Amino acid sequence: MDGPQRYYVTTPIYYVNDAPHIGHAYTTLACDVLARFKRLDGYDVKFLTGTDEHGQKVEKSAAAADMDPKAFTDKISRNFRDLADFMNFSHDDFIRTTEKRHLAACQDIWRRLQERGHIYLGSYAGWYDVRDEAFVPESELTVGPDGKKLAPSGAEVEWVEEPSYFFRLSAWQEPLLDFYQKNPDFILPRTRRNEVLSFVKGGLQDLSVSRTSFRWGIPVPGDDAHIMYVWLDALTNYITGVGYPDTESPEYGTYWPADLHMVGKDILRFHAVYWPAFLMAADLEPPRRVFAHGWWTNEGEKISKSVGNIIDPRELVEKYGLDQVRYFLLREVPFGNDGDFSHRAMVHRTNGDLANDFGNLAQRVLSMIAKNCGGAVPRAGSPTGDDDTLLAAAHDMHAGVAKCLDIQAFHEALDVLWGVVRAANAYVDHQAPWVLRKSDPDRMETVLYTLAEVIRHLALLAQPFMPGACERMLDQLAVTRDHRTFACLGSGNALVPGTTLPKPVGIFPRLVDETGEGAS
Ligand code: ME8
Repeated sequence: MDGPQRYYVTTPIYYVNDAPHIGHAYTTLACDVLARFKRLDGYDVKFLTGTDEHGQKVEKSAAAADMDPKAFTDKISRNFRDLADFMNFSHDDFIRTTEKRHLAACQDIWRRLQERGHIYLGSYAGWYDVRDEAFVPESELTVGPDGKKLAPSGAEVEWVEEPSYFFRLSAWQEPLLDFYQKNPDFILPRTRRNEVLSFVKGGLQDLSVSRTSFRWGIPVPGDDAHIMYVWLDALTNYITGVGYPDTESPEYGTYWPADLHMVGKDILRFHAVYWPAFLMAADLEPPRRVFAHGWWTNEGEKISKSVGNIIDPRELVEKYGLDQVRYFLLREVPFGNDGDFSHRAMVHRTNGDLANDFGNLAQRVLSMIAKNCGGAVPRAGSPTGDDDTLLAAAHDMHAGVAKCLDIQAFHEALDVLWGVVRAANAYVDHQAPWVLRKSDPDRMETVLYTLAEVIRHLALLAQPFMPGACERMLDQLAVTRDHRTFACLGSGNALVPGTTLPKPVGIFPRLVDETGEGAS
C-alpha cells in the first residue's frame, strides 16, 4: 500500500557572517507556511534549514572578529537557530555545513563528478566577488564612482590567480535547456525563468570548483591542497539533509528529489543552473522546483549593515506580535515581487485585516454566543439559502488555498481566506442576530452556529500562517487538538451544539504607531 504523499522543502542555508535579519526570516517563514500546510493536509513533510559556514567570506568575518572560524561559526549559527525558534518555525532539521555528515556528502558528490569525467585540473585567473562568493567574468564588471571594479550585485571584486579544479559546466547548456523545457514550472516566477533561460542560452563557461589560497572549507578528496568551492559545498546540503551519500536510505528514497528550494532572487543562478548541472552530472535527480522571491527594502532603502538600517525580526515581533508580523510579510507583497517595509503599512495592514476584519468577526460572534446561547455552541436549526451559501464558501476555501500555495502565491491564498472573512462580516450585518434575539431566537442560533462553523474553517486554514492566534481561536471554539487537521474540514466534524465554550477574549488588538496612525 502507498504511504502518505511526501513533501520536501528547503530554505537557503544562511551565511554565518552576520546577524540574521528580516530577509532571512522572510524566506524561512514562507517555507514554514508551506511545511505546516502540507502537514495539516496529511503529507509526510521534511522541512530543512541551516547555515552555510565555509568559504572566504566567513573566514574573513571570523578574522575581523578576532575569532577562530569554528568558534565564530558556532556562535553565529546559534543566532540563526534561536531566531528560527523565536519565529515559531517548524523545521525538522537544521543543517550546518561544518557537520561530519556534510563532509561525507560533499566528498562523495565530488568523487561521483570526478569518476564521470566532469572535473579537471587547471588554473583560475580572474575576478572574485567575496561578498557573494562568486567568480565574475570580465564582461559582467562595472566600474564604481571611486574607480573600483564591481560585480553586477554591486559588490567589490578582487583578482584571484590560483590552481583550481573546474567543473565542465559548458557541456551542460543543452541538457539544461532541455530540462527547463520539459519542466516548465521548475523555475518560478515566470519572469525569473526567462532570465535564467537567456543566461543559459548565452553560453556557459566551465566553473572553478576549488580554491587553494585559503583553508576554510571541505578538502578535495585526494588533493589536500584544494578546498571545495563554497557553492558546491553549500548546495550539497540539500541532499546531505536527506541522508546522502546513502542513496539507498529510506530518507533519501522518500524525500529526494526536493519539491521546492525556496531562495531569494540573488541566488537563483546557483540553484537553477549550477545545482541541476552538478546533480545531472553526478547521475542524481534534480529538484522539482526553485522559487526565487523578491527583495525587501526598508522604508525605500536597500537593507544593509553599512547603511545601518537592518530590520531585526525580534524587534518587529516585540512591537507588533509574532502572528501579525508573519501575516504582514506574506500578505503585503505579492510573493515573488520586491517589497518595501514600512511601519505605517505594518500598522495599517494589521488593524485593517486582522483587528477589524478577522478579529472583530470572531470577537463579536463569540461574544454574542457567550451572552445569548449560554456560553455553548448554539443549535444548528434548519439552515436557509444564505447560511448554505456562506458555508459552501467556507468549505471551498481548502481547495482554493491549496491551489494558490502549490504555486507559492501566499498573498492570493490569504485573499481566498479574506474573501470569506468579508462575506461572513456582511452576513452578520445582514442577518442582524442582535435583532433576531428578540424576534426569532431559533433563527439567531442558526445564524450564530453558521458563523461559528465558518470561523472554525478560517481558523483551521489560517493555522500555517498564524499558528498562535489560530490555536487560541480554536481553543475558544472548544475544537480539540486532534480535530485540527484539514481532514476535519467540512461538515463531518462540524461543531457539536451544546458544547461548552470558554469565555471569549480578543485575539488581534488594534495597534497604534508612533505617528498616531491606528488610534481610533
Ligand atoms: O546567499 N529580502 O546566504 P545569505 C529578501 N549562503 N530576502 C533576503 C534579503 C532581503 N533584503 N536579504 C537576504 C547565501 N534574504 C548562501 C546560500 S544556499 C545553498 C546558500 C534571504 O546569508 C534570501 O533568501 O546571503 C536570500 O537568497 C538569502 O537570504 C541569502 O542569504
